[in-house]
Amino acid sequence: MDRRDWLKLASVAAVPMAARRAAAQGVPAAPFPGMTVRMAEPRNLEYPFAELKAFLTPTEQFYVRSHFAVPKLDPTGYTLTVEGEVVRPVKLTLADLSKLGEVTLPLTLECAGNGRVFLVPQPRGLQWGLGGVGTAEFTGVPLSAVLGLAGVKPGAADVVLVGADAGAVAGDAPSPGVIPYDRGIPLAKAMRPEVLLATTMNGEPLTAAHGAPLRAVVGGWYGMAAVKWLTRVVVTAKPHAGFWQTLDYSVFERPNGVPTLVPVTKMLPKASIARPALGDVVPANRPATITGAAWAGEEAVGRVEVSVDGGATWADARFTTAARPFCWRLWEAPWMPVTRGPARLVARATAAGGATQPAARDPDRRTYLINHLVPVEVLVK
Ligand SMILES: Nc1nc2c(c(=O)[nH]1)N[C@H]1C(S)=C(S)[C@@H](COP(=O)(O)O)O[C@H]1N2
Ligand SMILES: [Mo]
Repeated sequence: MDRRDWLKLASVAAVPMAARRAAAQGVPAAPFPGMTVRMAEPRNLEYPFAELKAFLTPTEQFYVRSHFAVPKLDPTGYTLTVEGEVVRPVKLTLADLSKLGEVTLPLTLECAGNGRVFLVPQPRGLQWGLGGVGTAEFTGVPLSAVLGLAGVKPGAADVVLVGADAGAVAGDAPSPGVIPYDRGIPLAKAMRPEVLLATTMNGEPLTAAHGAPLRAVVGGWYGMAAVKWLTRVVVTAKPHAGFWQTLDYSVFERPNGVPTLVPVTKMLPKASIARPALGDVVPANRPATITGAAWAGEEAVGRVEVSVDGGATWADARFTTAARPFCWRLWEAPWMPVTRGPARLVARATAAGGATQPAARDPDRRTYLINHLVPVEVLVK
């Protein structure tokens, strides 16, 4: 679909009102068929999870989470600096980067606030339903190669990824004025092969919304570490305590019973039902299929179970795509709906190591890490 087709499409009623309003405000035109606008500006878009069909999410439907306006970056004059606790600080162009050797990996990204709309009482923050998640193939150089070039000094703790976007965050815990989007990851994770500095998504150059010309992707971790519009890599002597992993994107843990804020990191196991969707009418006495996806962050998905009675009894689902590291797996389960009336469908993923989804919400998680069991209510008729 070219820009002209998109503009044509933008004029028809199929495009949500908020999207048309955003287009009218001069937001760069790019197609996002069927997506829900969670915020018009900066534009935040949710994937229509009920449309899940394939392992890879089309880029035009891949959820967008941006805290600030898309920064204007010229790919020709673009450089990435590697600085801080390194032996040789370096400045790299995109051509320099690609010479370090590119790899292609499919990775699942989930926003740490995905599913927030299911929290009771409703907290502040973007009200994601099921679709703050997607899987794409990313091509880029391993962050380890870039760090190798600069030479990390002994004793370094974190690698801070800094984006070119910036703004002031309001609220109860405001930012100290205008700050960039940044995120630190421990050196051990930064050196792993599933951490890439990517220029390509699903075989095409990154789009502006997804971080062009260069973004990080951190396999197995929630999306907040996948810094878009990456311009600086800063190696630090101490663990980074930036805004985006202390006041934001942090949860409480209780070592020795003492509540302690820790940054959000690994994705937790989660299975989501794509179809039937919440509120669907399902014909009685006709074989149905429940379909969805499940992921478990750095671990493999060991098992997906489905319940059609609100969690009283469970049956194993069948995987319909292969296991790939750091990626979701699609699954399906047969269902013969007999009893007319409301039915509560629940899916539950268990990671290979045995960790599974909790039945109840843990308030220590604040408004993140939302993987407690949420039934999908449908009507059998
Ligand atoms: N520079 C920058 N990087 C960012 C963000 C941002 O606001 N600015 N949002 C983060 C969050 S919270 C998520 S979930 C992912 C979303 O990536 P996507 O928009 O490509 O889906 O980007 C991350 N990287
Ligand atoms: Mo996110």
